[in-house]
Amino acid sequence: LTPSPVIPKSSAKSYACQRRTPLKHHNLLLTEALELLSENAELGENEGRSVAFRRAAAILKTLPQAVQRMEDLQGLPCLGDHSLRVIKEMLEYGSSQEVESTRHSEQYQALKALTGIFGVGVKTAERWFRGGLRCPSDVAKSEERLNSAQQAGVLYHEDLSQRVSRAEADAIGQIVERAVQEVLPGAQITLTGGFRRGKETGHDVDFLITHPEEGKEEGLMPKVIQWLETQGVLLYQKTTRNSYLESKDGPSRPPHNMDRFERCFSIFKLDRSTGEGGPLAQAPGGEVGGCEGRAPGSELEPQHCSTGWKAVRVDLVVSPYSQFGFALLGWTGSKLFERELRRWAGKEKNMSLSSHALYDNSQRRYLRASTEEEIFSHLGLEYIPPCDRNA
Ligand code: DCP
Ligand code: MG
Repeated sequence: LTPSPVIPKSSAKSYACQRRTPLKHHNLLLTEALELLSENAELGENEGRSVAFRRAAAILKTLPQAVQRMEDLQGLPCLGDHSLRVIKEMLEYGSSQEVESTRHSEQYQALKALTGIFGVGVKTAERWFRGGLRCPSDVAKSEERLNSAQQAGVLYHEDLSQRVSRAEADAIGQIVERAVQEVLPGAQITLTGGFRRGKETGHDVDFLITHPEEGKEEGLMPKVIQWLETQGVLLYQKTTRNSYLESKDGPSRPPHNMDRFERCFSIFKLDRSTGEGGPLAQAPGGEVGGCEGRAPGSELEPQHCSTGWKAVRVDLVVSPYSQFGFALLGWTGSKLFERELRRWAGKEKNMSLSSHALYDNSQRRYLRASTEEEIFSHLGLEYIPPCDRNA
């Protein structure tokens, strides 16, 4: 097949990390349809199918114009029979029966609503679905035992289901900056995740924290959390050793200093009027919003009283300076872009990439890098800036 003239050379590359994928593109109807099928497959724990649909959607995002005919797709990789069938139907009829019946199915809607609760994964959502639960308020009314993350998820669901704006992300950035400077002057924070890729809203706010003097970052997370807690900024937090490497497509050889790497899943209390966090702007111990005293778990009715403040999901990651480039690349996303980088590294370069390090399995050594540019270069890839990693 000869590539159609409208297809740019880079769109013919089969790994998302070889291509530029901007945020705004020309095929939203098609990509939303394919991503819905991807999401449905993920909710049904069919990972292979989910990734196939996501890759198909991603390739359409790289095209310089809207697809109008099937011939426009000639020469494009990543489009399997099933995706092509869906696209064809949409081009002909304006919609796809499979997509619409999935969109309206009780199972898809319920699993999406239930996994939309912070702390609830696919397995739990499925069990609850089989037990007759359909939405967060069913969960709140049920007798289900919830862990502390899920309790917070139900309690703050209304706020957490709203998108976080860039202005809110910046306001949270100021609070985190202040916390970090209080406990470790000279430490640096970087906004990562979707906001670093140029997104205007997100489901959470992601930060990476480091210090230019290697080792200084050790023990930083508990101190930051403690400071935030004394300021009344945190509605929920759980700190873990970063489990990034334990994901099944993580590299086979974790670096030995990975124990220092830490991640905190949290929920911030962001003041709506000032953009400041919680009672920070108030007198110490002051109360905002009139909702104090609602101990998480004491009464699991979803709360609607947070008029003075908004609950916002915030992820904090601490990285040693020597791993900063890898951490920055690993936490900027998108998820598909990350997955494709690791697949490229493994399949094409015999290397293992993580958010800590890059290991060359042929040379049996780690490849050092302090910037994202150097990592792309080690991988034999053209540098793709964050705004073009929206695969
Ligand atoms: N990440 C990853 N694999 C995971 C978790 C995270 O590769 N299992 C990386 C890629 C993500 C980034 O971390 O882009 C942040 O995770 P989010 O879930 O917050 O994703 P985004 O920030 O991209 O999306 P949103 O804007 O919805 O927050
Ligand atoms: Mg995010």
